[in-house]
Amino acid sequence: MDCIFCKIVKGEIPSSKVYEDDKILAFRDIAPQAPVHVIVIPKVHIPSADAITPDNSSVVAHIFETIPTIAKSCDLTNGYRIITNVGEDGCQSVKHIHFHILGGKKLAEALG
Ligand code: DGP
Repeated sequence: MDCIFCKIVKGEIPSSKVYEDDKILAFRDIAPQAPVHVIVIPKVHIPSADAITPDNSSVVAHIFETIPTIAKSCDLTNGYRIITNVGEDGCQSVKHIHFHILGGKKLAEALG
């Protein structure tokens, strides 16, 4: 499968890693939209949040259990935003579920 994030998981594309364990990986976004912009992904390929099922949701729970650790390691002590884009209207460009962690400044309120 030609998935950029699967290639990052396999080490075929380099990334600036901020966290890794056996199930998930977090790395700096290549085109940061805030002073801190980290992408968190499961190592297993799930196309988007629209494909979360009871069979694969435990890794998504693990991501959310780990985000506070990742945020602390990035010095996001004053808050941050978590975003996941889904599909065409959600402007999802990489079809491997991922969660953007954005922070390091006061973010704009507008979401849409
Ligand atoms: P989205 O639009 O939600 O699908 O966001 C995909 C993000 O992935 C986008 O902010 C840019 C980032 N990205 C795409 N390709 C790469 C890559 O090869 N390396 C890194 N570090 N980030 C990437």
